[in-house]
Amino acid sequence: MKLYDSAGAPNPWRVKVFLAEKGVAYETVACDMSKGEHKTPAFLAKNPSGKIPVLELDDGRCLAESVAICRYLEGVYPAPNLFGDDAFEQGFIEMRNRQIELELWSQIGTSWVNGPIVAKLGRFTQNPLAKEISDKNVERYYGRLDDEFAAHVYVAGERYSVADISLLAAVNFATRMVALKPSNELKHLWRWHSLVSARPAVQACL
Ligand SMILES: N[C@@H](CCC(=O)N[C@@H](CS)C(=O)NCC(=O)O)C(=O)O
Repeated sequence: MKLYDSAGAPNPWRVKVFLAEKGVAYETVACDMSKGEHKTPAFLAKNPSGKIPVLELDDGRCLAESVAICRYLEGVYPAPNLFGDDAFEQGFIEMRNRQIELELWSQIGTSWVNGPIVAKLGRFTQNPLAKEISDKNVERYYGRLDDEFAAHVYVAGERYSVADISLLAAVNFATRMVALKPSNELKHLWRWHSLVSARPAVQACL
């Protein structure tokens, strides 16, 4: 199978860490977003949303959306389990992952598209007020995470899951590309960050 990827892109990175956790071999196809390779008719036939990652199976079928791809991989390669064992754990991990995506990733995304790197591309109308608000929302969310990590080891309680991969990708992208590094005072958040960053699968994707 092939993964359509682009260096530094945080969503494909989530899938790469997931694949590394599963120990699955795959081929990478570099997609140059600066040249619009993700918007060509050939690419849109693979993912009409024109976004990466896309996982293309050997029979040509394609999946987009990072978590949908990871769910597929979990089904085909069940070990190690990253989406939960029993029904409650599956629901809980899904809940935590959705909160990270809907409440944190969305705000980092708003700060990113209204920030200096995207502004230079000149493709989007900039909204500084939206960025000011989303920056504050990200910082507030980091504070919430710090409180949660004071009580729990991982995003979804006491076990590592896909939700940790989603959060790690978000924090690393926000730190490196959006100037939204969590404050050094957030000790519990940084304790979690060190713990998950040390995983061999994460190290292999850095
Ligand atoms: N919800 C999607 C988001 C995918 C996404 O936004 N990918 C970015 C790269 S990290 C992209 O392709 N951006 C180009 C664009 O939106 O045109 C997922 O989880 O995979």
